[in-house]
Amino acid sequence: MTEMENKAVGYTVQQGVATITMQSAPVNALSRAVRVGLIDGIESALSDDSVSAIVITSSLALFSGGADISEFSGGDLSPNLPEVLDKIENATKPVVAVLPGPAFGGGLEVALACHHRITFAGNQVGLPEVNLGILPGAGGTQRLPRLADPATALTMIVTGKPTSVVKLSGVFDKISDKPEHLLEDTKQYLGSLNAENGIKRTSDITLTMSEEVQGVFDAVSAQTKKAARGFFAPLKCIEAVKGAYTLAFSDGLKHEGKLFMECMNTPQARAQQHFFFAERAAGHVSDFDKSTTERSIEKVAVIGAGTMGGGIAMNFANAGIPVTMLELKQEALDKGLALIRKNYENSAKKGKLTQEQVETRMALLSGTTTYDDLADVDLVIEAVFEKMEVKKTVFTTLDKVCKPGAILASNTSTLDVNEIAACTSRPQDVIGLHFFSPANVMKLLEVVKAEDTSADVIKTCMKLAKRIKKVAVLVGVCFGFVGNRMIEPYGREANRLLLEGASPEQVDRVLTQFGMPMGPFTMGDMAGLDIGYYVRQSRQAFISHDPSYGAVADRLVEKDRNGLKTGRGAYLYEAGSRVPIPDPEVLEIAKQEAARLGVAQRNDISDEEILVRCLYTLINEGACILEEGIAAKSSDIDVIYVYGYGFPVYRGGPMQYADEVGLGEIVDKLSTYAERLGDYGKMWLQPSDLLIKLAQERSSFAKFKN
Ligand code: T1G
Repeated sequence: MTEMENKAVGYTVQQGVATITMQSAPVNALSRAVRVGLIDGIESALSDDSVSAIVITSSLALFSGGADISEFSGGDLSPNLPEVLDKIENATKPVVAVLPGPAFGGGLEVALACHHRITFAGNQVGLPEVNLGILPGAGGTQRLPRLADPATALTMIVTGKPTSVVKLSGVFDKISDKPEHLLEDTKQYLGSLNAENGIKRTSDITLTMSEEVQGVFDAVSAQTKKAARGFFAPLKCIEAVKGAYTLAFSDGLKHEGKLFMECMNTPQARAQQHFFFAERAAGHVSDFDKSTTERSIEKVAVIGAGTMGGGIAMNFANAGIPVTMLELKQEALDKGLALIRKNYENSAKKGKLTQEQVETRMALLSGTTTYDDLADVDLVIEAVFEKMEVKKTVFTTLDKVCKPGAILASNTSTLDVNEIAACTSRPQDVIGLHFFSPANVMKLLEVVKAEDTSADVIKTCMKLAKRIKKVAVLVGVCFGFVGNRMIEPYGREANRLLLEGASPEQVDRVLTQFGMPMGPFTMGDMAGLDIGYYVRQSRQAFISHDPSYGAVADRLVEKDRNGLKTGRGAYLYEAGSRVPIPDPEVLEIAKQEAARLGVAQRNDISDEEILVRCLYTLINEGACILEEGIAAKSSDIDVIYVYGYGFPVYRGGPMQYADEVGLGEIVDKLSTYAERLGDYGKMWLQPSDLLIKLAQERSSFAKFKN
């Protein structure tokens, strides 16, 4: 056996078979070292007369996570991946890809360039490049359609979703029934190869654009235009795959390469690649390290079985963790548990859960009306009414009842976790776990560290988030933490624009055209305008200097126009419909409020003004949050906004978007409108110190370190 010195790729020869093993932790990203190792392995095998067949496999749990994304921002790309795959496909000895685990992106493209592919049932593969704002750039758009059925191939590439290998029988020559049978099945398969069937090049397969295939393209194109509104890459994916049916293989590859570069050089690709790392970086925090212990979380309690409490409890049941729900009244408890069962039954009706999974999860959920039953839980999450007095009562009781070392968490969305912690004898065990509604659906979890929260409690909660399939972002204590603090100026400006003469539909249109899933007025109607009303009532100290603050929204609530739930808010809603209908009465209310407050209405409010006043003030607040250390890095804010507020991932998040626009431009535009809006502008639109400083330094949020 000959060993190669390449650490990223192993090479052995045994009984006439050369095995090239990718062994580059953590995911066999196809870095230069791996690409060189693959080429060296193929060349060694081809020049070794004792070798009759070549296997490419992995020593890790997965085959490969694809091209090394960290190389996209520049690096020595030679030999590039297409060159490596060309070498594999044109080898003069049979090359067999053996997948011991998932293959994604370039990883699957390596397998597609091989002459044969073997894996096991239960494995999955994918071409997720579209999630990075690009497309499979190493032949995936040309080879996969030659092996899989047109609809499956096109859908995999356009959606980026992983697909079970059993749906790809045309791609895999052998699918072992169990992973443990893979080795033996590979040996047998290798033994079946001969001069006739050994070399099987995908590129030799010819496709034609039949009427049926054209129908697939028409259907997927229509679906993509709807589902991927605003995204650039999905439509380029469709174009690239079309080339597999209309061009010769080599021309199809060139066409794919051209479209790949068109995608790569876009703000969307930069944004989505930024976001890929941002999401993972959120888990890298300096508040703990490898030596910090983690507390064992095997039993959880949730206080409050309402919408939030029920959703929170479901996350733990879904992860197989027993949950006790507490409500002081049996009726409320029964209602909460019944709602959870209904949610699970609905998922079962949609085929997302089996009935057995429903029962397993329900069996993990229990209820009680007495705090004494919480004596041995490891974590309690309070999800009661958003009033400090109520929360303090709960935590005072928990402090008496719960065992030493139990973590006491509040699901508060805005209140001071330090104040809550101070009413216990164990502030080091108190933390905020801010779930976003619906709590069993939204991926974001703001983990709110109070001044006294201990490192092991922070680490335990950040790791627990992964167990319950949440993306956790660690934030500090201030009103609204990060997400809700930044959404405040966004909503404030939308309401002020209404007072100044804009319509709800104009404001919403501008923000939805930007890429938000819905505009601020539609969002407010969905959430309920009364929520904002009570927040404003509790924050008079912060807003009383501006009598116009939320004025129109307050009048709407006082007229019982609370939004969708009352059939009217900023818009009208027909019974059973969520479609917002513009209502002239709202403009009349705004006009009357403007007159009462002495605010001049105007009809020259531009789309730019709306975007700057809603979005740039949100970004400005993010700069203050960074400066105060409430968020450790700007990419954390991006993760919060994409996962918590639907900020378009093709913009990368508000801070990435600001870096892309340029902080100087953000400062200039805010200053322009601050000037133009007189006293109001001076109150609310002045660029923050950090924003000005970074702009003057021609720096960026991404480069800012507190
Ligand atoms: N490149 C570089 N680093 C990567 C990486 C990649 N492709 N995939 C993962 N990492 C890092 C990640 O940042 C993290 O680092 C660590 O590995 C563990 O990742 C030509 C151009 C494979 C399903 O889009 O989906 O091929 O935070 O926490 O949960 O057509 O990683 O520890 O420092 O996610 O077990 C296409 C991206 C690339 C797949 C594993 N491939 N990766 O999930 O671990 S473009 C992808 C994933 C391409 C070709 C094109 C997942 C995973 P750190 P992790 P995981």
